Amino acid sequence: MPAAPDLPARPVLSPEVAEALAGGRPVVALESTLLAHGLPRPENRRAADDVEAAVRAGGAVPATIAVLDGVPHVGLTADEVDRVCADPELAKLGVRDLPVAVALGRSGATTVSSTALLAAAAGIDVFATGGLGGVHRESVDTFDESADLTALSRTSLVVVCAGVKSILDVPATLERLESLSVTVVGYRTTSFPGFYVADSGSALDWSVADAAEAARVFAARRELAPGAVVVANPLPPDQQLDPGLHDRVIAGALAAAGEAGVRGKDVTPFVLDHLHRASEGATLAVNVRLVLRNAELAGQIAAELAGLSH
Ligand code: PSU
Ligand code: MN
Repeated sequence: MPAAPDLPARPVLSPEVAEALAGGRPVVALESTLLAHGLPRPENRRAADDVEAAVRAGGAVPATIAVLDGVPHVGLTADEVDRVCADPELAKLGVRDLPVAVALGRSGATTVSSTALLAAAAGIDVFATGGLGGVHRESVDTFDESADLTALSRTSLVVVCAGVKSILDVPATLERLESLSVTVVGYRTTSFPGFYVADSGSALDWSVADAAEAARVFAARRELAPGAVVVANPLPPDQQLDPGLHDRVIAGALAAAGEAGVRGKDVTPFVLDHLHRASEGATLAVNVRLVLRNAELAGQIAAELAGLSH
């Protein structure tokens, strides 16, 4: 964040994260919106620990990011993770919301856009999440397009994800990522993953074979231009949600959101909750699984990047 050191907007690093960054050791940023608004309580609390463990298994230190009482935190204590996972009123903070939360001393979970900004400000190069925000299916009428896309166009870091949220218009989102010059590579695939399912049906031009190649792509991007490298990591087909069930529950969830008149940033939490219920927990299990896989791969990429600069 382009803030003077004495401004409160400057993120506070946990001791472990600060030490790792000072020593040039690998760190992976994690967002808190997927915990607070994307997963149901109490399963989200367990997932928070499991995702941090997956980053460690990949060889890096986890740094979960949230704003607490106006202070952006990079790396949370167990008590702080409890707060993020337990509070049903916690705000959802994109980049536009950060200054208000900081100035007024509010708390909130950070989305991909604000997590990326705070991670990069802290000097973290790699970020793991589930699915990116993007272009919504009725965006021609609603103009609903996630701020994740523009944030990634100007923030230098690697984002490991399983594609974009399944309720979006995937081809339109890929077009916008191209317009915004965000680098997108598939991890061992040229099929863009479909979040709960391995293949969204959209193709990618590029793939990387391993974490070392992903790290080299980011090192080159950083030299050439600001902006993110998205590493799209599909679930293996034998771990994906049954595609028939997938199509059915998504159609039902979108219809329910329309009937309930849900709009804007409330759409994702509403739809995810509906999906978890309609699939009797199947989408939840797959959602957690893909986040864990992304966290571990992000740990490996961060470790490779740390090796490049030594
Ligand atoms: N994808 C998910 N679950 C989520 C999100 C994405 O499967 O909870 C969150 C991420 O934090 C992402 C945000 O940055 O939704 C995008 O929200 P919006 O579309 O309102 O910009
Ligand atoms: Mn939106």
